[in-house]
Amino acid sequence: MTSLNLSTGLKSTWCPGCFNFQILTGIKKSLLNQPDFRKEDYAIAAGIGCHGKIFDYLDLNGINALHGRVLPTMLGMKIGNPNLNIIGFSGDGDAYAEGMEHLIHAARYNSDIKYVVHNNQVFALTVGQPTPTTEIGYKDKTTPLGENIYPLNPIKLMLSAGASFVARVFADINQIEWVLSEALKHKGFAFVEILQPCIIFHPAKELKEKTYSLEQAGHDKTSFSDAMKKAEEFDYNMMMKIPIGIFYQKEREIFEDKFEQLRNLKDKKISWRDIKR
Ligand SMILES: Cc1ncc(C[n+]2csc(CCOP(=O)(O)OP(=O)(O)O)c2C)c(N)n1
Repeated sequence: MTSLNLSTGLKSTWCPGCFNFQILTGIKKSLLNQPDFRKEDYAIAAGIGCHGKIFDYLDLNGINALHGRVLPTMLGMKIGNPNLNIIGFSGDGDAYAEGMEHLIHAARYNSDIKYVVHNNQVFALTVGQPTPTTEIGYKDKTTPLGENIYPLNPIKLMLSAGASFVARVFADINQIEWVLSEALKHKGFAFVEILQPCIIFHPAKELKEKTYSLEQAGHDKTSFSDAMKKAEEFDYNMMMKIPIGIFYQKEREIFEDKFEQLRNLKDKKISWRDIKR
């Protein structure tokens, strides 16, 4: 652990008690525990929404992207400097509605970037409209008769699209610290979904108690068919058992290794400091 704390010192505008505080703390702990951690080796991108404010509170370089455009921003950053560890943050609206097309192709490309989705099952910053993972029956001012469109299962989608690391955790500091460390060790695109109650618009009080650990259940994360079966256990409606942990992990050639120019940049170990000189 270094003496850094990765805090920007800015006053938080998240609601008191918001699970984004847990996410921020878990991310910071995980980063600070990386061997030989240096701020200049990391960069972040974030979307627009409550999740996106993490950009203001996590003291790392990066880009606060447009709504739904975190992944292409991350890919651009990685191409610009493939030696950087790039971590991106989206909400479920940002990732699965506005940014959906980018998500599918990011899984296919397998760039060595880490993508964290804060899934509170609503568009929270714009006061609680349903997103593609909202459960049937959810009511808000825009949907007074209740959501009646079946939710998307992002874990199944990521597996089908070819993601080489697919994980889901609850918004708990220790789980987040662990999963980000595993994602950072993985060479390739890591998809990490965090199930997060929104204490104002989607409290989902029963969410945490329905989770169980894939690792403790003896799940084989190298088996694609087992991962798919486990992914089907929870369909984002609220009445089911929810497996959490790493569903699938299998390394394959990364995007950056397919291009000579990017391989050269990596081999020369160019950093921003070198470019300034
Ligand atoms: C292109 C575009 N569309 C819509 C908006 C309005 N908008 C701002 S925040 C937000 C909701 C974000 O929801 P989500 O991504 O789930 O993040 P959360 O607030 O739940 O963390 C929306 C729709 C916008 N800023 N830009």
